[in-house]
Amino acid sequence: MTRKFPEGFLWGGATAANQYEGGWNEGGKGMSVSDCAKHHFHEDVTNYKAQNAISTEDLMAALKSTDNSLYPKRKASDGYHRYKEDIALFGEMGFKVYRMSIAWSRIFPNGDDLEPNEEGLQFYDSVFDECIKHGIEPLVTMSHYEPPVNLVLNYQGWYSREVIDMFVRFVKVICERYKNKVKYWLTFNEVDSMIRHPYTTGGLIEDRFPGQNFEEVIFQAMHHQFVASAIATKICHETIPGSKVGCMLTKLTYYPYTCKPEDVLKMQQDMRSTYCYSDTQVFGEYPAYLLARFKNNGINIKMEDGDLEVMKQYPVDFVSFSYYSSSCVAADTTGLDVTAGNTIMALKNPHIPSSDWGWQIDPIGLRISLVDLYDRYRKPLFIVENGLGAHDKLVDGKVDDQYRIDYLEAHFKEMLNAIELDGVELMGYTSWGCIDIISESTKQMSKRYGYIYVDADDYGNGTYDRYRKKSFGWYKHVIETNGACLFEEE
Ligand code: BGP
Repeated sequence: MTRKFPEGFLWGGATAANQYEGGWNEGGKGMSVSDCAKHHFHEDVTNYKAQNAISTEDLMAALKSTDNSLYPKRKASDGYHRYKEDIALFGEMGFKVYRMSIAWSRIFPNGDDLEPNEEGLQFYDSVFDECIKHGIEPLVTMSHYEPPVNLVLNYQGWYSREVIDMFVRFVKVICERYKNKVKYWLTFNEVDSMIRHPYTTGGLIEDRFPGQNFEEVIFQAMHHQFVASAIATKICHETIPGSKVGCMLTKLTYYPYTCKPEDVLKMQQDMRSTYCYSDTQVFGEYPAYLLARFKNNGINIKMEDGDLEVMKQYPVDFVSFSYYSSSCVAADTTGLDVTAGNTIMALKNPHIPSSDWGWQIDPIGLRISLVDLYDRYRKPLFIVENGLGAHDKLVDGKVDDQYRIDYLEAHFKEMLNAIELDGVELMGYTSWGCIDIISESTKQMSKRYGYIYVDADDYGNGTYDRYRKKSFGWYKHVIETNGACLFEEE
């Protein structure tokens, strides 16, 4: 019998408002931290830290700048004006689900506004209506790198306790407004990423915390997001009966560089340093080893009465994550090659290939990740980001991205192995960047992920017309056969 995915498997694609919409100052939207994220094209694209460096001086310059070519996310893929055309293309591929985010600053332009921006609410009403028209279920991320920049300027980003109440106000409004259109929600995209890009995720700039332990600032901000996430889960469940709320983690998968016990221990420690955040949201409490890390590093988190109770009472319903690549770690890295991964730098695995951005291509690593997460949490899983960033070439209106098809096919086969052979419960899969969008780490349009090519360059030049790539028809066939086509020739 031909192998295929379970009935009802939610095939689809993913974007994020800050990387897709553009329309940064339209429809009553306020500026978000991403509108002030300048590209660093002169820096090595694999140097993640340099790509995401920002100071208060940089922020002030961004607030005054009218040169949008320096700030690619201001126009992004122009989804704000072209979403109907794009969702129709998603429908043509047969998407069951479309993961996207609501830009907080489109609803509450400054974050601390008391009343929502009706024009912003109407925009997402229209987006969801378009999805439903095409039989596509929205899966909505409440916070995907889009805090209003006012929270950086007049508060201390997510370090300020009052931001919890502002976010809760935002959540109450969107859950009430879209309760008949959206039942799948994620709270914070890659909540762990606060550690690696505190500005993008939490509106934190180190020079605004002089004399403070910045690691403590980051964990305090993350505590506020954990509390806000639990309250958001409560609001969802109470406002939208049958709603499902997921956490979303950066699934970093590490291998020990050798079988030396020191390398295996390093791998275990590094894996815990990523699991501690999803542990907190799934088990509803800080794991002992994270509390030990706070104590050993002199990190004092200010908690208020009720914080730990609400976190315990409202854990997430499912676990979603991003997976792109795997990496190696070792106790002693002397003389070993380093390569990039999603938001990290790690040792290069000599046994597997790399993308043009150095991210290592490892489909079996996805199966390993699925088994690890399912064994750890025993909750349904959802892959909400996976894909290959590549230099695609538009030639006579066509893009031959056979390399992307090869990447995806290998990963889909391992997903089915995890379901059929390892007993993993996998709700669905949304390809990251189902249409070309701005890269988070490098702010490039040229790091393309989509099944749909957007005719724009890294500086915002181009027609912004859409073109179906070779992978568009392939993915359409995968969805209509529910994956059976992957095994037909075998
Ligand atoms: C994840 C983010 C996405 C997306 C993805 C791909 O960390 O959740 O927003 O950016 O990485 O990474 P990049 O865009 O840097 O290639």
